[in-house]
Amino acid sequence: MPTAAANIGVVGLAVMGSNLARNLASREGNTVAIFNRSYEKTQGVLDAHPEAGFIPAATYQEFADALQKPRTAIIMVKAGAGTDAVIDELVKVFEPGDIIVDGGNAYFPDTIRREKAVRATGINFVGAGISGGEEGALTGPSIMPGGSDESWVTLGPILRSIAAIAEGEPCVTHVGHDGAGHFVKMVHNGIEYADMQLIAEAYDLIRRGTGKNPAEIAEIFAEWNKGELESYLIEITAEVLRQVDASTGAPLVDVILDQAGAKGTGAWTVQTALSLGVPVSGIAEATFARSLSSHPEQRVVAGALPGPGEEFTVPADQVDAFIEDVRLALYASKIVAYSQGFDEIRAGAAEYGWNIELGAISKIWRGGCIIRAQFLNRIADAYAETPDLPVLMAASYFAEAIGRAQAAWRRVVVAAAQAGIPAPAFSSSLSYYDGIRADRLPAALVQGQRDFFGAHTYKRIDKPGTFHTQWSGDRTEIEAVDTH
Ligand code: NBP
Repeated sequence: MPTAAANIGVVGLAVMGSNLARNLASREGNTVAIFNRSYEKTQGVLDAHPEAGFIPAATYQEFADALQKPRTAIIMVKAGAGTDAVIDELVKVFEPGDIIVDGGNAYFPDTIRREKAVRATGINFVGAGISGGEEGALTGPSIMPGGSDESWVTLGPILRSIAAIAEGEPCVTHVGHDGAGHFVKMVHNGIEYADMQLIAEAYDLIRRGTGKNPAEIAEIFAEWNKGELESYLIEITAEVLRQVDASTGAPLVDVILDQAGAKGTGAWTVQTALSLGVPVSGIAEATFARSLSSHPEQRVVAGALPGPGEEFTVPADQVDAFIEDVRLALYASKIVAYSQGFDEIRAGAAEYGWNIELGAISKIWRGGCIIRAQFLNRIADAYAETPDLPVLMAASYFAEAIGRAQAAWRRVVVAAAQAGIPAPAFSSSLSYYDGIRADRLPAALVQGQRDFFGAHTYKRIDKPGTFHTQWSGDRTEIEAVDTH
């Protein structure tokens, strides 16, 4: 039996697992045991990285024997059946008090189920969202762990040692119990969808409105990256737009097929939001925009449908002003997308009984992950000032920013509609903004309609109680039994 020399282990040595294992091994005090279902991968990682001092294991039993107690193992395998298979094996060789961490992209209800099942054995189970892709796994990801307080005692220092650092603080916090970490990671990805779609709409409007080429637009994004929009996504957008295709000499963006893929986390965010009754319209439009793009058979047929007819051209003397309008529209829409995402986290926490500190979440997204941005400091400030803020964008900093941007935002949405340029995330974000701030909504009429066809009843603004109008009778109003 090998001596238990490792303080942490990694199961699954594909790109994410091997990079995370190397990251762990590079930090002072860590000795890392590694295991992969097929041993060739373990051997490959060992051969390629002798400097890491990995302790290889050929079986789950050897892996368990190599770990100091409480044993701590991070699973980085294909989410779904692979995760369940590994958990089943680890539970056989681990003991009560040990800790199993799933660092894959699990759907949070699976994490809730797994945590409950594993907890029954006395072993701790922690679902941890890890963001930052393969580069982040190696150099420092943003980590969103759930699980018990007990496991956090052991796990906290280890995860802090490998996380990205933003402004001196590690990008990891104990998000909440059971599935809270994977829930927050899911919403992170949903916000990422919205942010990417908004940037894509800004690019499209500038390109079609001003005729600037991708390299010129790259310069605009690079400039924007110096101001309030500063973020990883804006930075890489400039890089992508600058790239020239080696085989054709054309801008790379012009030779990439315009059908956006998705791995499902955006859809999960929207499905969950629908169940929770939280309007995440920006994330939903971004997810649908990818779906729309990926139906070439429909797009070919619909290509014959009429548009507005006239070419959209911004007059030369208004180009700079138009670009500034687009920048402001992007900023305002981005505030809406983040506000909606945090609303979903707030609602999820209430539904599942998680004590999630929203300001701490914005801080751990400042480094390592795809949506890292300066802007997240402003979100942290807003929650520090008012921890139970009902709507993030109502915080004074964001209210002021939207106030500054809204005239431009409206002009851009109008221009897009008139020009026949799709801007679903810009326009739905503006509609959300106008909806949430409205003094009175036509929801009153919807309630009337519901009462008419289904006797669903309504409440009145002037007195308590629940009411029904006898639509098919004499149309007098009666007090109804409140079924809600
Ligand atoms: P993959 O998602 O491609 O999974 C491959 C790994 O899963 C291999 O180690 C494979 O072992 C193992 N595996 C499978 Br498949 N079925 C298994 C089973 N039944 N028992 C044991 N092991 C099994 O790896 P990845 O791209 O490195 O991602 C790992 C996790 O990290 C995933 O959940 C992913 O969603 C998540 N993630 C990925 C990224 C990213 O940027 N790629 C970012 C954030 C999170 P084998 O070698 O024996 O086949």
